[in-house]
Amino acid sequence: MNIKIIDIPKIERPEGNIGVVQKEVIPFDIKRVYYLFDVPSSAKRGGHAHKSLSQVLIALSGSFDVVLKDGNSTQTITLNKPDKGLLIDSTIWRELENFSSGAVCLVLASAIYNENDYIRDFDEFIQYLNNL
Ligand code: T46
Repeated sequence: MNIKIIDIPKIERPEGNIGVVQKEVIPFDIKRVYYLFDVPSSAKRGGHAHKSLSQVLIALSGSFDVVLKDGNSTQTITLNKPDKGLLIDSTIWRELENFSSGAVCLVLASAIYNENDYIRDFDEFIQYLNNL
C-alpha cells in the first residue's frame, strides 16, 4: 500500500520539544495546511479517497486511528506521536476514528481544496481503481 511513516525531526530540550517540518521531509510541495480538532470520540471522519491528492497526517495532540484501503488490503495505523507523519498517497481510501479527547490531526496537503478530486462512494472507488 502506498503509505509511509515519516519521521519528523525534533529538537529535544528538558523544557520541551520542537518538531520541525521542513520541505525536504515532505515528498511534495505543501499547498494547504488544515487541522481537525474538537472531534467527538464517536465521530468518523474521512470515508473517501482522492484521485490525485497526497497528504501527510500528524497527530499533533492525542490519538486517532486511520483505516486505509487500497482495494486489495486494509491497514489500520494509530497516530499518537507529534513527531510521526503518515504519508497517504492518492487513490487510497481512508477513515479516521477513535479520536481521543483533545486530539488534533494536522494535515499537510499537496493541493488546495478541490471537491472534484474526492471519491466519496466506496463502490465508485473500486470502479475507479479498476479503470486505472
Ligand atoms: C482527509 C481527511 C483527513 C473545505 O472547504 N476545505 C478543506 O480544505 C477541507 C479539508 C474541507 N472543506 C469542506 C468540505 C466539506 O464540506 O469541509 C467539509 C468537511 O470536509 P470532509 O467531509 O472532507 O472532512 P473530513 O474530515 O472527512 O476529511 C478531511 C479531508 O477532506 C480529507 O482529504 O483526508 O480530512
